[in-house]
Amino acid sequence: MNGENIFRMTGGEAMAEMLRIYGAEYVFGIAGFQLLPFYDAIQRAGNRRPRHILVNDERSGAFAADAYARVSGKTGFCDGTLGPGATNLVTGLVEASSAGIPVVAFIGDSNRNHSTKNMTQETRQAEILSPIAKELIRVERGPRLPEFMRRAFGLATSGRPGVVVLNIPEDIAHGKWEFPQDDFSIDPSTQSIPSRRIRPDGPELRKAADLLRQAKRPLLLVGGGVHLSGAYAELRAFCEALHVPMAHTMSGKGALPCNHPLCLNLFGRYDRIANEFIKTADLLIGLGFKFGEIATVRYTLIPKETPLIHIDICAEEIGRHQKVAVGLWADARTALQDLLEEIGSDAPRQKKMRETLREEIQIKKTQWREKNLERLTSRERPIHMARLCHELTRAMPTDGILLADGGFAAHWTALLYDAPSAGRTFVANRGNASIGYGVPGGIGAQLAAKDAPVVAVTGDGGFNMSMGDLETAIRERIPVTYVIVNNAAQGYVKGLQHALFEGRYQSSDLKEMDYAEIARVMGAHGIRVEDPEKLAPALREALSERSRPSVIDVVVTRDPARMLPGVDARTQVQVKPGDRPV
Ligand SMILES: Cc1ncc(C[n+]2csc(CCOP(=O)(O)OP(=O)(O)O)c2C)c(N)n1
Ligand SMILES: [Mg+2]
Repeated sequence: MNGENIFRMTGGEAMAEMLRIYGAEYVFGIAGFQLLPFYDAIQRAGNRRPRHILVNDERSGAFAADAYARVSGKTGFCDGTLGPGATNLVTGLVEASSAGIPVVAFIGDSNRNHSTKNMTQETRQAEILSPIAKELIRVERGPRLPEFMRRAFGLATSGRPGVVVLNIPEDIAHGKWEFPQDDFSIDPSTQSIPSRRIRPDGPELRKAADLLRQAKRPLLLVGGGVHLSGAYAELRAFCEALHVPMAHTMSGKGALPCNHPLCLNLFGRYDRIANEFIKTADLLIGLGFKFGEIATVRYTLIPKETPLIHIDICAEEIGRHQKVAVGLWADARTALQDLLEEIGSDAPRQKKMRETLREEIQIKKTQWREKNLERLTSRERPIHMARLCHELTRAMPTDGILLADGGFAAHWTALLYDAPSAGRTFVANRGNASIGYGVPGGIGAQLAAKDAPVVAVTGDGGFNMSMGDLETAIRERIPVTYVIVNNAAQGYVKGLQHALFEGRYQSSDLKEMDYAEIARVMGAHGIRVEDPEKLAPALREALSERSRPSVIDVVVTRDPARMLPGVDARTQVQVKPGDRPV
């Protein structure tokens, strides 16, 4: 072989080089022996592209990679060592997998000269992680590392994005190999999502356009697929050209700014006005939406007789458990473009026909606001969750991103917080809804958002789970603002025990803690808020702190009768009058 065209390096160095070429900014993880040559290569490259960020739990590393990917639209990276490092990744990777987020995870495996001989930490990690991943690639040949890395980038960002795991034995990472120089290349289309787009089938598209032509009360039901496709401008153009309103799932929030006249906000388990419009619609269009439990109120909300168009990048999701009149297998952006084009010159007629629908929406929105103003501006103590959401809306600049953890934080903010602009301005881990996403998610989102502020709202239970990674945010000087919804409880559990088990609270109370004090001792900026009037100045103060994280510890209601944001279909209990913010 011609020596000039050959690189000789370790497997770990080849991994770092491929990430550099790909343009990876961050890798989140914890080392062990197996991947140390990879860490060393990053160190010797000056910790630039990629920068390695040490976390305090590999699960946090996967969550941070997931949130980074959501906000940047690029692949997130994380790593874990043999055995416990790899298995700790599971929960974080399940989130990315279920939500369609491009994440590539590197796991070190045992040295193949000794594997299966009870090596320390050795685990059947490939079998454990395989069901989570789009593909788990076992790297058995050192010189194939560039090829496998390219494959991982492609798989993670194509079709429905997702998780790829590279399982790298110790002897591959530490061994020196020869690589043809031109093998260090990547496909630029895989540097962000979606790597490729598909268009809907012509005859099906015409059927969909025919249904729309006749519909007086159509309604778009938008899920997280709109974010994955980056279909914001096309969605707005479609809604405005045809006067088609839209409502969103928790994951779809931010598809349009929440105050857009055609945005009916959240639908599903909790809603403002959207569920009523679903029931009276004469055509429903599901767009990048999985028809899951919460959004469909345990499969009861979507009327069976209403014609349904389902647009999804994943053909297998179409008609999974609901009858569709037309299924369009397509990227959300191209589907909206093509559908609008197919409607063509009929658009102005449709728009005019639906003028009264638009007016009706305005009236209902105004009525909702009037009815809820008291809660949104409530002065009660402990602080009302609606007031907190309202203050978050008021404090957030148009480029601000709100991230919500799996407990009440996500449900209340999805319902009552107003995303100021279209985009990933609201991030919630609804793929798997684990608690403990808030702290690491805030790190990943803030790194991706760069100068735009990120506010991560988390319950005290969720914060307790990931508190170790506040140290990460402090060490890395990440200026994220954490808002802790402090109800001294695993509130969602306590609220359900109140509604269903006559207040027999088992394992749902937490110790009352002052998280602001804890944050200050750790080195973050800490503010405790007990007076709702102090929320606005606290948020202002935190958002202007740009050299370290801030923790705002908000003392919210402790009354389990008032914890749920609304009626929960599982309980079939009508929360007492006055308890319901909608
Ligand atoms: C890892 C994990 N364990 C358990 C649950 C079930 N769960 C959902 S909400 C919740 C309570 C969370 O308490 P906290 O974070 O304080 O939020 P709150 O509901 O009190 O606002 C629990 C345990 C979960 N979603 N994820
Ligand atoms: Mg709580």
